[in-house]
Amino acid sequence: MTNLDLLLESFRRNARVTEFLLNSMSDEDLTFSDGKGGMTVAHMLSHMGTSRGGWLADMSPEYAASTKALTDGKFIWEWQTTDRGAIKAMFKAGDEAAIQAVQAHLASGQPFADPRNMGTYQSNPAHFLLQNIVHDSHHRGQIIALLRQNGYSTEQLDKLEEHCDPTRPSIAYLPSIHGMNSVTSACPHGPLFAHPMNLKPRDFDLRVPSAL
Ligand code: NI
Repeated sequence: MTNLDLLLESFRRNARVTEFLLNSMSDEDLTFSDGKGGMTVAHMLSHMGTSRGGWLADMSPEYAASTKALTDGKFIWEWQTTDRGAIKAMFKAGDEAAIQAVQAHLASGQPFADPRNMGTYQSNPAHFLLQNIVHDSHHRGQIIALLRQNGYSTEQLDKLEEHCDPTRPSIAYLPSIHGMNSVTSACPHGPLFAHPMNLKPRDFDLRVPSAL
């Protein structure tokens, strides 16, 4: 497997979904937490942004420089901010560094360094991009849960989910990418139906039907 195009495109769509989510939230939303010691929304976004440079610092240190330069001298994994401009800058620098590092290691045939014996994508450096998509998705889900816990309505959550669909033209810029029919459907759960994840417990029935 050597053609990176689809993975790179998926990685960039993933970035646009995160940016859409960040742009959709108010400054107050960024302060939400679970009240039990978990990360705030802003801390979680900071952590997502630094995860690129954090791993690159071990795996391919020369590509971590652009993200480390944004931390004001802090250890990159400890960096966090409530400044959404700074969060966006960290994502942008991290995404570019990740792409460049993966392309360089694929071109040279050198695997990523693995100084802590963590199994850093030894089968293919491109899996680092996949891992970031998975990691971002995990934390976006946690952010949605925090928004719900802190008062977002079902309608607000459905709207967010609808517009976070990575195949929507607003996220994917389909006309220029595919040069074909750009009409795409939103998530099949919305906007007509509330997504099961967003419903209050009383809104749906978890009992096993007696017929089964
Ligand atoms: Ni994480």
